Amino acid sequence: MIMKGKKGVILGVANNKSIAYGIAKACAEQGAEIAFTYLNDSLKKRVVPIAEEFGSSNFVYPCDVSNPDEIKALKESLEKDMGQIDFIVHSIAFAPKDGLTGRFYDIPKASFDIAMDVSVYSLIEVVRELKPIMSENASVLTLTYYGGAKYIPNYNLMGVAKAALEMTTKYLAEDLGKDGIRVNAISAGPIKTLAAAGIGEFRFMLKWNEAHAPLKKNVTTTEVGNSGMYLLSDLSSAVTGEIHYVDCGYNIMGMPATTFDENGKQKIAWNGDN
Ligand code: 0WD
Repeated sequence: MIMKGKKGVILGVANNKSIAYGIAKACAEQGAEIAFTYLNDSLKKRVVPIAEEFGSSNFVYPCDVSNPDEIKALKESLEKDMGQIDFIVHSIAFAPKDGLTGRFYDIPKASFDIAMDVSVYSLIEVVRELKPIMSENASVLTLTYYGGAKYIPNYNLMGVAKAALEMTTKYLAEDLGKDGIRVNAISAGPIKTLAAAGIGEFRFMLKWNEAHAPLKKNVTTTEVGNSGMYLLSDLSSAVTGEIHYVDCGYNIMGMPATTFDENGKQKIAWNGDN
């Protein structure tokens, strides 16, 4: 039981398809005690049964990260109910629709500000507010995507937010290292979740990744969950500031691999059909 005796909070479970759900499952299976947050009342209905599944019905709290008072209230509740915590999972992102469609240079400033606030600044704010109740050797994990490192069609504003999130991970890791706290990010391959539904042509992205990733498949929330559990556990005690790809190897590809047809002639593998 790798996580036995560890307590933590997971922000960003929307339903049982969420990446955060996969992380919660892996941590609970290894003995962790987990608190959950929900964004609003309609998501509360989904999160409460999930908390029950993991024996956490007494540890479910509201937290819209765009509201600083809710983050402060979360700290008070966690302190009262759990005392110290050993890990935080930040699995939250949001961009208004006009940041994920159309011409990149048309992105309105108001949408830019919302995406940066909810998807990036919230990591800094959550860590700062919860720091007084974080144990020595605590671990923080956030979720990013390859669209923050390279151009991905339609990812637009979220790509810029993920780039900022990845650097935030590194600067936080340096700053909190002196307190013994580690901060890492997982860059997950595409997974069909609620958040993913907002990205245009997502089904094509899934097909493309499956066809071109070295492992020739798409990653699952269980697989991201297992890697997340490792980064939250003491197994990764010397790992911080890392952007860890859990994407079936897709990110190493500079160009789609070529294949050979039945006559030994080289052809370019450009979609899921070949
Ligand atoms: O392909 C994917 N699904 C990938 C997702 C690949 C790589 C990374 N990610 C990232 C996402 O960008 C996000 O940071 O993983 C994280 C989790 O996303 P998810 O599991 O794919 O999506 P989902 O199950 O929808 O969880 C994200 C949740 C929100 O769900 P909705 O669908 O309601 O937007 O983030 C939460 C909310 O529960 N959220 C907030 N929580 C608190 N305060 C807020 C907010 N203001 N806004 C969104």
